[in-house]
Amino acid sequence: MAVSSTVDRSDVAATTQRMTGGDALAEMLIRNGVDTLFGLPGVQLDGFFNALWARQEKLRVIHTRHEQATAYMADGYARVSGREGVCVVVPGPGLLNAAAALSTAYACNSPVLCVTGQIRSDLIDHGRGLLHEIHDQLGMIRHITKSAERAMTPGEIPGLVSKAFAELRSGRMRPVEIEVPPDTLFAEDEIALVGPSAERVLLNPDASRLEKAAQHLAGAKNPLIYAGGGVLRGKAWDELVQLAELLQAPVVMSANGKGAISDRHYLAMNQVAELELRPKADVALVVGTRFLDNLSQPRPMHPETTILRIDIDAEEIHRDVKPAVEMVGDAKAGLAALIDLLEQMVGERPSRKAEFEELKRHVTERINSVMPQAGFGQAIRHALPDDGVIVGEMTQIAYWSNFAMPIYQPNTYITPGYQGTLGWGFCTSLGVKVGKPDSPVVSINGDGGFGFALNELATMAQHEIPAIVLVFNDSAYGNVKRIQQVDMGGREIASSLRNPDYVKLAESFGVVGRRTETAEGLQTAIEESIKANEPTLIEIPVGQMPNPWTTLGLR
Ligand SMILES: Cc1ncc(C[n+]2csc(CCOP(=O)(O)OP(=O)(O)O)c2C)c(N)n1
Ligand SMILES: [Mg+2]
Repeated sequence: MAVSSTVDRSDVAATTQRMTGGDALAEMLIRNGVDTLFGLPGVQLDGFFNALWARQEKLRVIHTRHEQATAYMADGYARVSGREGVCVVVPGPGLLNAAAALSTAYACNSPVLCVTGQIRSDLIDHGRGLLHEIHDQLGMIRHITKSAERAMTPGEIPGLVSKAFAELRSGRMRPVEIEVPPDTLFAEDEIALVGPSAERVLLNPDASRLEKAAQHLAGAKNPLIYAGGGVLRGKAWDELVQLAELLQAPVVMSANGKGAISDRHYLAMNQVAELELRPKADVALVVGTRFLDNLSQPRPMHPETTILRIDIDAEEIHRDVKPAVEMVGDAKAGLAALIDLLEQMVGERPSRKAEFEELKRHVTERINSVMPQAGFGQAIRHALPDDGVIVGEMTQIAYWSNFAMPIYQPNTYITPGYQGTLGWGFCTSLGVKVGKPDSPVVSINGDGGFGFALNELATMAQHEIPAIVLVFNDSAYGNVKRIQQVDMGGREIASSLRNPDYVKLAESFGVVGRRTETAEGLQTAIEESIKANEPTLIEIPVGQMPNPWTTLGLR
């Protein structure tokens, strides 16, 4: 197959050149700033991988052992790099394998582009049973993406890619799928490439609503701010701190919003402190969060509390409760506008530092009494520098971390959001490390969740990705087992696990294996692993742990 290598990236004007569909696809990704993608090849993608082969200098391809990892890695990459994450999978089973990851990216508003193969263009949806055929692939994937479109000719590919990036860079960020049949990837034509899609343009909330919200905030005695993942996705952390200081308003962060304001700040609050702050709040400013409680119920606010909301999604903003003021727009634009207005309206307020530091002190004491979770959690935190990234999972230490782990910088605590996707953590942490190679990355896994993806130890070794993978081994789907014991009258079923020797397992893949049983041992092992900077697995054998939510009155 002849591969065109005549396209120059510096030439971003629309020029017509003869090339294959695969070339056009690769060139359009490069023009949109993509230099790394996560993929797993197959016959329907040969025309594309052929084009990638010719562009290895410009576009790094990281291949995995299962499609779930391509999309999880793209998600992790996107969350820390501030760029789009791109994965490439074959149609049918390949895309279905990636679907749990795409649904997680959807839940977490992560800009992931999934490039998918198709069957031959003339037989799509004929039901003949071609390799990897599924009926209405676009319709299937549209349920868990922001948009999904197909190009049927090489000439349609530049427009397809441009539109995909325009979606990824506007409104609420969510994954986007594009697909191209194999004959289209191989077909040659005179193709007009186009320049990159525009960077995000901030959407300003309506001025009169901002004015109204500012008046509520200026008159509030006990303003409270709720910040979610939207503050991080919208890069609005500086404005958040400025507004919070101006109002002397504490900021409660959701698990997805952790890092929006440093936990070292006296105004940074977790979900346990929220229980004490909520009843006293006269005005609550809710920014970029679904605003649900720990049971995914509408947060039970005091009826007298005036609720003001900023959200990029006009549907989200009044899903459960109608706020007094709805401000649809970017968090950054909304917060900046409120600062401008409030600087005129409120003078210097007396600092509430002492009051809030006292609250934080006793809350921290309570959450640190949840053992052994707090001991291990603190060991991880102490071993990591402020820019180190912690990737949680559905496991005991991560449940504790979701509300209790101190986080000091934006985008350094990564969660699977409301999907609660077991198997997400290890793969995602590999993408995080690729996206932020100069910071240590620690992935917190249980033995159950890690088992979903342990084949990716091969990816970690082959692509030399020096993440640090913790496996807390209680020989159980521990959370399930505890529920069966405590709430189901001891009817234990399908929750015990017989596991491999994790140290030997890691070593057999060419990954460093360590084992430690104590919090002190874990801190030392992480510190040594950061110094060594090698792909590393640390097994921590543990026993059953207490329920952190009931212990703290969160559920
Ligand atoms: C994809 C998926 N399948 C099943 C579950 C249900 N689930 C939630 S927690 C859990 C057990 C997790 O076990 P492990 O990873 O070992 O963590 P532990 O609770 O033992 O710390 C299961 C099966 C899930 N969250 N996601
Ligand atoms: Mg377990």
